[in-house]
Amino acid sequence: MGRRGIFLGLLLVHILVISVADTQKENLYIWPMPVSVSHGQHTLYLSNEFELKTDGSKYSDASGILRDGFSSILKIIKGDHVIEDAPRFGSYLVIKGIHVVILSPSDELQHGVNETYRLSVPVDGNPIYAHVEAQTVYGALHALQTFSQLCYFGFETRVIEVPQAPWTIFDQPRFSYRGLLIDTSRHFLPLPVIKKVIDSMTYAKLNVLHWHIVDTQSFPLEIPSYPRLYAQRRGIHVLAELDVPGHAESWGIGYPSIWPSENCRQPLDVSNDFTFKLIDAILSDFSKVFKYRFVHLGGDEVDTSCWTFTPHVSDWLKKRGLNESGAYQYFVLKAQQIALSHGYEIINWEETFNNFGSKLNPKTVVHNWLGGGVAQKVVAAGLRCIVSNQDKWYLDHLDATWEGFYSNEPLANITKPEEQALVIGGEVCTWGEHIDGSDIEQTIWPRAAAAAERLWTPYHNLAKNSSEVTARLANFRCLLNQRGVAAAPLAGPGRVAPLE
Ligand code: CP6
Repeated sequence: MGRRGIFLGLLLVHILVISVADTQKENLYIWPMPVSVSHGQHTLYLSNEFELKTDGSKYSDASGILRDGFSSILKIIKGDHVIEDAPRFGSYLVIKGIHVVILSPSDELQHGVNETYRLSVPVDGNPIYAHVEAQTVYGALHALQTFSQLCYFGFETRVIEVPQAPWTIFDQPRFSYRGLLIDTSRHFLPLPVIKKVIDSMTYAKLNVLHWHIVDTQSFPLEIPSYPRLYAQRRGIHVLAELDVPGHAESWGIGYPSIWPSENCRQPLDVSNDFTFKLIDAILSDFSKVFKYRFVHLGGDEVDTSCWTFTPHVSDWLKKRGLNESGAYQYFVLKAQQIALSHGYEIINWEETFNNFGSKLNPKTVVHNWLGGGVAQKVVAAGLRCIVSNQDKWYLDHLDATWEGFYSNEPLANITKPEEQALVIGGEVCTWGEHIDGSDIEQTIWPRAAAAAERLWTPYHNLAKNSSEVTARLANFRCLLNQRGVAAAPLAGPGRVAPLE
């Protein structure tokens, strides 16, 4: 190649770089997509003294939730880049800070808390401030997350840039329950890993960590030693699960009398008062630590056969005139009463509804996981529902694709508005049989983000064909990587060839 060839080659590279940069600026790279977005064509530059201003707020931030949220987004915006002291331009627009006005004084985090926000980034003002208005501090945290996605490190200017200003964004979630399940029974998850999962959830505006704490394999629960407020500070509800009467074999390691017998270790002994005394004690401790309105009482995959094979349990059943299925119902309803007495509403896996739906307490939320469209039946019966169907939203199924996660519609075949309102949301599940702290991040991300948009963004804004969002999701996945989250490539989980 002669000199001219090298020159043309360099020119071509230059044109390619410019066109990639231009495409980036032409498109909206926000995930999940807000309710409404409008923008312009100016670039703003973040001041090195970029600050949080809160005057006019009714919220005092005594707990520091907003200050924490602000400093963590500043940290992720800056990443590891070396930022110059000031933009080296003749004329530029500097954005001095973000002014956050919160209308509610309370920082109570409860199901259905108002998560609405307005975010604007104007190009005028002296100095220029971004502006956030939110009913609650949790809406304001979402606004800060969205703002962080408008920021890019300028490799030429060496400062943080906000292209495409002015911005005007209005946003609120489609569903109030946007969950992610983790399972600490099958494999140990170190506390720093759980905290990192919580932080990464906030990037995608997921808001419920469903903690499947104990199961057959282990009982890693020592409640008072867990930090109480970390997830609340991030706007994440913690839904604790106590799965009974199945999936509970490990309880009997410490208290063998709640096993029907040595040979029959689960379901827990329905005939033993101590079983319910223990459930009561655990839920009493839960109620001091887990302040979410709901507790999850499991109730899935209960094989009751050994209740009839175990003489003292079978005698008890006979005395009460119960068959196995009646005893299963008795157990679940009794556990529900205990939870109610501690001030909780209840979530149960769908088998409880499939077996004795009309008997469930009206405060029950039925958690779908099998296929078969149970949500339709649940809401027709007037109960609330959470959707997690295993063929679409199980993250530990590595053959489930992100397109499948994106296209799973919680309101499929539910048309009446009053029934639609009973579907409070959905949840993606990371069951822990084959996953631990070493690979949980790439198992969750980026596929959980596809579900997060389905649960956040209004139906009419969702892509009808997932290929329309591939580039934007790939961008969000890069953002996770930049923030230290080991999100897999889009061609990762879900694209794994089956073992021969
Ligand atoms: N553990 C518990 C599990 C599962 C359930 N409950 C489960 C079952 C089947 C599949 C995936 C997960 N591992 N406690 C069912 C809700 Cl495919």
